[in-house]
Amino acid sequence: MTRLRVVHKAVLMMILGVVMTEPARAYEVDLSAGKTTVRGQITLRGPAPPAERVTVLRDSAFCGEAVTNESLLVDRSSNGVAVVVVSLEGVTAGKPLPDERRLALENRACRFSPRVKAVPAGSQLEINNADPVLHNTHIRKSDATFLNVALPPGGKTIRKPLADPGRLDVRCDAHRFMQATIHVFAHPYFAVTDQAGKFELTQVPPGTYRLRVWHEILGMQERTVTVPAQGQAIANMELQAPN
Ligand SMILES: [Cu+2]
Repeated sequence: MTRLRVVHKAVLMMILGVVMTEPARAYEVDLSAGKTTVRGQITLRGPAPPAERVTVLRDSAFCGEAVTNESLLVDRSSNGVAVVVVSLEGVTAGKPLPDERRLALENRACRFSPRVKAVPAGSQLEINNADPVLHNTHIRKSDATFLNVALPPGGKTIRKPLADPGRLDVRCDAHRFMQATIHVFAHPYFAVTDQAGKFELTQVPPGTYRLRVWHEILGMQERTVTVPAQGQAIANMELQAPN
């Protein structure tokens, strides 16, 4: 190996070492940090496909012969996409996390309710079954099982702390059409879009961040947003309709 290559390799290892050992900066509360509101609308590019009907293979006497897939909800007048999870990534200090630290996930009418939810880290997940049929709640994080519990009719509430940030995929193994997603954030700059696809993030400190949006079937996408010291920043995004 030439001397130059050795030097290059040493420099590369140094750079890798710095990148790999640098810890993710933990979020800190700084009440004076942010005054700006970031708002926007997430819309669908292209026509919304018709809602799919899924045949029920088990417990159809209670669940029905078929259920409507409710994963893509588009506002007809504005093309706004509902229940998109929006977050601002890269804010290191700002307002406190929301006080609400409880997420009730109900099995009701052969659906998970809510279907999509974003909560602060440290929230308590409480799962129950309101139906007269057996469900189970199988939660995976990055394909590894996070929780897998049977929920017999009239059974007790299952509790599980959501300590770490990340995305949890929730399924019922008895009814494959039952699906939910829980997003856990270690900072307070997250929202779920309303029926018109609109969102609002308040008390954002000035800076340039990544606005990340996630939808159950439209996937994840990011854009940059620059936030001024006061007033507001508009951050709209279009998501491509499925073929
Ligand atoms: Cu079920």
